[in-house]
Amino acid sequence: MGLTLTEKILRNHIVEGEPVKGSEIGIRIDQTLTQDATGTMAYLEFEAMGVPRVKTEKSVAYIDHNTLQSGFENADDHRFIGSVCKKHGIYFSRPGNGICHQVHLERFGIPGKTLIGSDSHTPTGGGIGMIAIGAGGMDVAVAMGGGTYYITYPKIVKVELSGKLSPWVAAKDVILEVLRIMSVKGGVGKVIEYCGEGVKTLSVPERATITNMGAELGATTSIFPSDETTREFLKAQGREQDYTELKADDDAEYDEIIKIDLSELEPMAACPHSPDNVKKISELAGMKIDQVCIGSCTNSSLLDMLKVAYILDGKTVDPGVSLAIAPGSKQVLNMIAENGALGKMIDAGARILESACGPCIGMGQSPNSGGISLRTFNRNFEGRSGTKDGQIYLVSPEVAAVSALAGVMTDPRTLGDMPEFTLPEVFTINDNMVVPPIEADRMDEVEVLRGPNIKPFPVSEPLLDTIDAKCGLKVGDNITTDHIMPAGAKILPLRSNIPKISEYCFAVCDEEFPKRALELKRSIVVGGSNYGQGSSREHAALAPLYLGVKAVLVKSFARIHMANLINAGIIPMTFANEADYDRIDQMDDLLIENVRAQIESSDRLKIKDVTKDFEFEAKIDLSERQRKMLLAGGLLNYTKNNA
Ligand code: MIC
Ligand code: SF4
Repeated sequence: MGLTLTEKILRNHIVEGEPVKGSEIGIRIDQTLTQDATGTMAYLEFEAMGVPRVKTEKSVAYIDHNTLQSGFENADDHRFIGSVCKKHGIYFSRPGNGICHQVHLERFGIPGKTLIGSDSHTPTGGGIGMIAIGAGGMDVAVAMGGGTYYITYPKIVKVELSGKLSPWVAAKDVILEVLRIMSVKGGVGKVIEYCGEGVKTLSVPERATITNMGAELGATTSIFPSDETTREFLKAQGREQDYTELKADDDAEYDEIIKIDLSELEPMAACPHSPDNVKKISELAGMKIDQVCIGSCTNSSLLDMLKVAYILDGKTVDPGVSLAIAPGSKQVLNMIAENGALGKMIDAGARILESACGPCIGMGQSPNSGGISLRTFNRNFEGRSGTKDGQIYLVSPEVAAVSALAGVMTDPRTLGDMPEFTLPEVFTINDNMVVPPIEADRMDEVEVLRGPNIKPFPVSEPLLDTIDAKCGLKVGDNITTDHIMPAGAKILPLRSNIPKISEYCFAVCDEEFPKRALELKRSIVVGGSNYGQGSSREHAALAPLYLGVKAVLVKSFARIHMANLINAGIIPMTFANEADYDRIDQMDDLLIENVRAQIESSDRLKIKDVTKDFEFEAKIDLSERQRKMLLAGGLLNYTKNNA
């Protein structure tokens, strides 16, 4: 039996475990990336491990999230990251150079390699045939130190593409269709592999849009084959030597097959407040809009910008709409400046933003109260834009641009004929904003610069033998890490200060939670299904740890967040019988006895609801390694014990 592309790359990198679906494997990591909002913590953790130089083939630190410097905090973090990188062997992409995933795809990604990044959209690299996975900062720190990265050997979903996209239908519509079919939890434990004749019709940036937003499926990652199109892209980036042809065997077997005829797709939107709440633009057309934002790691490539400029050319943005555009990288911005596309955008009235995440993470450009905002981004979780009642629709750049002109949601197919948009044979290449590290024998010359906002991170105690704690918070289904640890311009500067950022933990659900949790000293959070979906931010585990959360009991978990909880030493438990969820109320007293022995020897934990006087069971679906990690009180303690 032949192998899928995913299996081929994974088998090339396995260092522990067997390639058996559902079991834990350890893989060797070739490349890592970090961004600044998770990076400070990741590099503090790396320093704590005491490894002098990174052991990966290439590690890159990007500054792209916290670029609004409304106080000293972000600038201090940037300086800290820059100095750590220089000392320890990491390439440093300076602010202004662009969004991590866009730049990594352009300049560093290599087909067939493994990449982990402290950002959930790291799967963008799957657009050129990498196994690129989002992870918590601590996992990235371990990988930088040469340590193994662990995942569940995934099920593999084949998405077979046929046909060709119709004019004005975009790659965004392909991933929105996959989200409509699979939902935001449909990808958990799976890798999405794109195959079929339709693949050839998609350029690398289009493939990257699709793999990027595969994060919203909850998937481990998504991947396209590496083919002639990949070779041409890498050649145009002056990196033809990085190309290898990679594809699945013809007789590869898949766990699930989804067929999509590209020619049948229409422009679509993910409606508030979930990326899988997908409707056709034809159903939404005519809805008045207040704002349009174009950019983010999903849709900020040169190709996207060329399409937008073409649509805006010679027109004016509707008086009722604010249009903001953030080209994804310095390369993209430079090229649209050179070829006149930027001028067309400016002429039409677009507000040009720096090449960074910006509005996607609530760093400015929050919409007006109740405002309807069309965004080419990947997440539309409630409150994420910075406006609590903002209504965010996720759309393609084509829909965004044409709607910005019309003032209402508009189907871009009304534009009529579409010219052919092609990528250049040669991109404008200038890596002058990537600072290489100092030579290993001179690392002592570099002083690491720490600002006053950088506080030590909390480390868990070894696991208690009895947990008697109240249910400090009860929440529902699909809780995102944006609920658990909100981002935005006000809170993001606190990413290197866990005590301070913890004051906002669960602010979207219950502003009183941090105070209550500290008063309770120990607590358990109870939640529904797909708990912790979205971002990779380990702050969504470190803040609860700081606030005394000992365990999280839910119907099901999202992958990265569950790993982050274990790394932090918080027990992730799922209801053995989901009906028990309804029997527990916030502030019930919960008792788990002999926790250590139960975790060592069983897949179940017996829990007593003392308030209501009933017993029930929770599942703990953990590998041996994860059990040991919990007993030790998290990954750092575990690593120290083993060293
Ligand atoms: C996001 O898109 O939610 C972020 C901000 O990029 C996060 C990382 C973070 O919270 O710093 C992610 O996707 O992992
Ligand atoms: Fe940045 Fe948004 Fe991409 Fe996250 S999803 S990396 S915030 S652009």
